[in-house]
Order: sequence, then C-alpha cells, then structure tokens
Amino acid sequence: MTAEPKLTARQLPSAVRRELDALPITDVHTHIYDPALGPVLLWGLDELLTYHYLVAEVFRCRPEMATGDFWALSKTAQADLIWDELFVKRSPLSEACRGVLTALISIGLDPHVRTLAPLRRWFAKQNARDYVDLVFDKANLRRVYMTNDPFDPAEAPGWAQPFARDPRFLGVLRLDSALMNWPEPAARLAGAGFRVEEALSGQTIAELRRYLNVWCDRFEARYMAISLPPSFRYPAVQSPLTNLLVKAVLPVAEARGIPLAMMIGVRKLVNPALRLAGDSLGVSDVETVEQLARDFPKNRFLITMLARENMHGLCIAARKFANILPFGCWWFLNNPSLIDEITRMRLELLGLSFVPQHSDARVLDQLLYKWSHSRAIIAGVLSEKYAGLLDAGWAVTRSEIRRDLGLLLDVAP
Ligand code: HDL
Ligand code: ZN
Repeated sequence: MTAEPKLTARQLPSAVRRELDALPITDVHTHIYDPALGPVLLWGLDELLTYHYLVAEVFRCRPEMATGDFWALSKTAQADLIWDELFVKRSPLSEACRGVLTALISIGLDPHVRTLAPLRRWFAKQNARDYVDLVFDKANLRRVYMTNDPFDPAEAPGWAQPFARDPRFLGVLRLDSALMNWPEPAARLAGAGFRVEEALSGQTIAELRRYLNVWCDRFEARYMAISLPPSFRYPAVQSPLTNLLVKAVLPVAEARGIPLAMMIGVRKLVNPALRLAGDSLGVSDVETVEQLARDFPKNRFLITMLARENMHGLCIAARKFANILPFGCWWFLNNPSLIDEITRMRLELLGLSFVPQHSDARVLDQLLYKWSHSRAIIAGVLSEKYAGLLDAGWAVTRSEIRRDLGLLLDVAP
C-alpha cells in the first residue's frame, strides 16, 4: 500500500470526476477522419444540426412534412428547420439536442439565438486542422479509431495518394461493404482487382483474405469491424456471411494479431425514407458470440450490441470468455439513463475489464458533447462503486483511481 493519503467518502465524487476529466481518452469507435482525408471529415454547425439522430427527431415535430421535401432542402435550410423546430419552438430536451448545446457552449458560443447566422459566422472563420486541435483539446482525447471503408466514395479519394498520418487517428478496416448481402459485394471486389467469384470457392476465400491484408496494411488497421443484424448466427453453415467471417476474416485477424469488432443488432432501413436515420434495432443472439469466442480462442472479439436486453447476457458471455471485450453504449444505448444502467451492471460483473464508452461520433464537434456527457455519468457510477469499497473497509487513493480510469478508457484494444 502507498503512503498517499486515503480518500474519504466525501472526497470521492470530486476526486473521481477530476481524475476522469484529466484522463486523455482513447475513443475506440468513431466516424471521424484524419483531416488529410479531406471532406469526409464532417464538422461545423450545419453538420452538427443535420446529424441523423436530429433528423429523426425533427420528423416527429413535423409528421405532415413529406420526407422528400426535407431532403430537397439545402443542408443549411435543413439545419435552420431543425433549429427552429427542436430548439426555438421547443426546449431541446433530447440527448441529441442537449449535445448540440454542450458542443456550442464548450467552444465559447452562446446558443441562445433564434437564427443561426451569428453562429455560422464563427464557424466560417475556422479551418478543419485547427478545429481538430481545438476539439481534441477541449474533449481531452488522446486518439480516436476511425471507420475506414475502401469502397466509401466519400473516403476513397483521400487514400489515393500516400499522406502523413495524424497519430491521433487510428485505422480500422470496416467490412460491411465487402461481406454483407453476399454475393452483392463480389462484383465490387472483382472491380477492385480481387478475383473473387460469387461461389465461396477456395479462390474467393483466398482473394478476400488478400483484400483484407491489402487494406489492413494501407489503413494500418488496429482492428477490423462489421455491423451485423440481430439474425446473425454462428454456426450457420448455409450463411455466406458467417462463412466469410469464419474462413477469411478470423484467420487474417488472428495472423495479424488484431481483434474483430462485431457490432450486433442493426435492422437496416426499417424506414428507408429517413436514410441514415432509418435504421432500427433487434434483440441479438448472445450464444452466437459465446460460440465464436469458444471456437476461435486465438481471436479477440470487441463486441457491442444494440439492444438493451442484450447487455446482461453480453456481460456473462465476457465472464465466460476472456477473448470477449464488451465496448461502449452504442447508438440507441448512448443516453444517460442507459449509460448509467449498463456501466453499473458492467462494473458489478466485469470489474475494470470492459470499455465503458465510445463516441460513435460522425461529426467532429460531437466529440465535445459525447465525451463530456459520458464522463459525468461514468464518474458518478464509479464514485458510488468506490464508496462501496470504503463501506467494505477498503482504502482508495487518487493515483489508484487514475490507474483504474486508464484501464477503462485509455487502452488500445
Ligand atoms: O454501423 C455503425 O458504425 C453505426 O454506428 C452507424 O454508423 C449508425 O448510423 C450511427 O451513426 N450510430 O450512432
Ligand atoms: Zn458507428
């Protein structure tokens, strides 16, 4: 035990919050991009306000509005409409709305405006690279993991020429465009020079493995990731997706010593008219995750699931298999009430062996609110858990709390 003073129960809440605020965070899943990749990095007021979470919410205020009429508006006009409906005509009580306020206020802007012109004037003076520095500093981030897809038309041009990587942006090979809805990707892969066939032949598997290695090398990928429907199962001999994961992805991930992130539970485009805002969720099969972890003990699995109902089972699966690492309160779970519930459950069942949060930010500015909101909740839950240790007669020091927080939120999985 160290000679460092022990914290009292009264000191705990402020000590935990101060240590968490001071911790430079590793954000293990985002849609934020190295500024060298160009306009695929979204930032600024109109991107912040037209985030698909807010698009879904503005349609609830204007059920009579034809979706096509909204999409026909310019992004500026969409942002004006969202601001008027969600921030002027109503109090911005939803988490996505509150986030916009936190982001604007954290960079010194006053959101008490009826029109966006004054705010737009400030953003017009910014540039992407300096704004990245400002946001990373304010949000106190060490590094973020990107979501890199060679077939994303918005991102691909940025990789055409070599560029000096910003060490704060780590590569991730996203697999959806190469694996989902097989054989639909076969033509796309063939067009990119990978001699795959529609049949999952030996050649197809070999060429898909080559695709994975070529792009993991190019992205310097720290893991590979895929989002999966609630219906995803393993074993599933008849499923092309399961076969491609098992025969191509997992062997390459193991050989490269990198994890596979499976983000399970998305039901794509249940309302196609909402576009990115049109996805929903479903309850997924935790046994599938357990069976993959059991059958592939040399692979590491980063797992996040979209249904609240799956959170407890995922904790138990992680207790059974050390190669499962639960991460984040993803998407529809990224709300204060659920972050509190899930983080409490995970601490009680997994101790410090999980990653409490990722931002999933799509717009650079969102890092400002997604992390400040989550730090507050995670600090509150942790303070209670440390208080429980004091009640049990254990002593806690500030440096032990700092160590624990680093294990939770500053690790490269
Ligand atoms: O598949 C994913 O990575 C999801 O996070 C989707 O991008 C989703 O649209 C999203 O932005 N969730 O927050
Ligand atoms: Zn995401």
